[in-house]
Amino acid sequence: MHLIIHHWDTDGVTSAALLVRALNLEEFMNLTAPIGEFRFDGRIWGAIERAEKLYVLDFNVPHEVEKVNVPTLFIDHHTQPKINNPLVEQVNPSLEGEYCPSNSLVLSEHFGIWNAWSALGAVGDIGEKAFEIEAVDKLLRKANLSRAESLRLVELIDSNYIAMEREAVEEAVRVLLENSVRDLLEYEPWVRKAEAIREAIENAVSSVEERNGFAFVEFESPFNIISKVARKLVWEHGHKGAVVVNKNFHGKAQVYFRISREETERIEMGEVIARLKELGTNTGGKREVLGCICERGKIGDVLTIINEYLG
Ligand SMILES: [Mn+2]
Repeated sequence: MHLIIHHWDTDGVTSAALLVRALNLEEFMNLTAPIGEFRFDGRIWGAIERAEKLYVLDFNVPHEVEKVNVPTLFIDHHTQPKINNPLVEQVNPSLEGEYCPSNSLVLSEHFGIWNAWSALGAVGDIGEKAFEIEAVDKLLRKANLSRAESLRLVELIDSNYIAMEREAVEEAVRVLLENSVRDLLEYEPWVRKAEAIREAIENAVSSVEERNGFAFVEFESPFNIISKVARKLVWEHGHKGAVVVNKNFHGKAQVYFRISREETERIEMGEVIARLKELGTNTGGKREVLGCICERGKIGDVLTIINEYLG
């Protein structure tokens, strides 16, 4: 059995479909990881045991790939170490210091297969910046897809992982293989999912309270929309920053804190991240954002710390 493990986003899904076409695979199995977790779980390891050939696409898990015991083709574009496992062929332009915006483009280059999926992977990973890439622009024209339609297709394909539906992500590869990209624009299960996600984002944004230039939003949703809500509040609504809380994300709490470029002069995000980690939360981020997952009972402690930095 040929087994494909791919990232859950549009770049991962299009890469899997491209691989199936490139190799003309009649029978294959494709799996994605538990959404949000960069690891192989028991379900994936079980499938690897039965696989004669493994493909890992756009999924940055070098530590897992080092452990596999079947011939593997590992195609990626993320920065990662060279794999030592002799069973693994690693294709990744970043090993030579080359930047590549999407895995779909790496895979297309490797196999010489170019179509709308190659372009959609790039639109998925870097958004409108992908339209500046000549190859992407050309492929979209050839497929008779406008820029707006390509962004919409990404929204539809990504709706599966934003809704945290692992099996729907996996099914998406078959859906791509069995439908033209134009028909996907009307693919009912995705259209409905994307609509529900849009509504959840708008509901959250509309419940905003403002204090001292900062936006505060609390909501409950099974959708992983917290970063999109914060981005909207800061980038589109012009707040100095946003504190967003999803009080019930599959039984846990999610807290997201984003600040504007100017506020990074005043707020040392690295320090906030370190203090939240001390609380025993799972927190990460960079200069402008932090994301935190914690027990629901810890929301108060997390917000107390963030509040200290708002001035
Ligand atoms: Mn990617």
